[in-house]
Amino acid sequence: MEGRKLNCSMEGNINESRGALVVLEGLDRSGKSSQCTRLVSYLEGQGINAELLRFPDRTTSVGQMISAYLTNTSQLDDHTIHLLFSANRWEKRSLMETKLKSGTTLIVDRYSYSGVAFSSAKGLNFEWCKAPEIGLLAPDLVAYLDISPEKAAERGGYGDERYEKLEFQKKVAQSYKVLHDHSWKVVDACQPIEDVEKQLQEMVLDCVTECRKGRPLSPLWSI
Ligand code: Z5A
Ligand code: MG
Repeated sequence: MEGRKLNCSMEGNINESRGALVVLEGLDRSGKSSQCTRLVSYLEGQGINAELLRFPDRTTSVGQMISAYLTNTSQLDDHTIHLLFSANRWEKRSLMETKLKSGTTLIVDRYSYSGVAFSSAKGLNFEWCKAPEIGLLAPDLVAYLDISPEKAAERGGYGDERYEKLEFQKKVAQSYKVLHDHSWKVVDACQPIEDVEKQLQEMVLDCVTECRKGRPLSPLWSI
């Protein structure tokens, strides 16, 4: 029922110009945050309204619970933290829709794919992990920054947060492989930072142009 309601409200938008929903995904240290910041500056320089969003958004009360878990200040059941990550996206969903419809392009640092990749890497059922994400906004572009776990670990080393361990990152990489589909754009994240940036700029500009023509918003993983 909820899925149908979301569909209807989105269909009203057919042929209306809007911003693009662009998601960057990849292993830890693949360069997502660096590239998201650069992309927003680039788009603004092109006269395109753009904003950066990141998940987890640690500023909300849900985000603070997530942050406490990631920094090992609190312990939570694997299912519980998975649902909190998802709730953290749901609490931004309507704001994201409003911004997109008002013409702002959103550059998003991690999204539902991180949620499924990390939780399923712990052994949670894959479909169970996807379920709470159903009905969030589907990205117009998913750019995957591709780097091996070993190469990523060489980049300044991992910190003290939960998940920042090579063995676990190898499992996350496997989960991303299962999630990956033909619509994702895979970028070699081992290239110099400026080369990655250039490739991303081109694909994001194409995507912004498409969305300006009025590509309708759609729900993620609808059933
Ligand atoms: N998580 C989850 O479990 N479920 C969820 O639903 C979500 C997340 C959304 C926190 O995420 C954790 O939450 C994360 C997943 C889990 N697990 N871990 N670990 P986070 O996004 O807050 O993590 P982060 O620490 O901010 O970001 P990151 O992923 O670790 O790094 P990154 O953003 O991909 O990379 P970066 O910060 O841009 O760059 C890393 C370093 O590499 C830096 O020194 C750069 O200067 C350097 N760099 C970047 N690009 C290059 C190139 N091309 N060449 C050389 N060096 C480079
Ligand atoms: Mg980051």
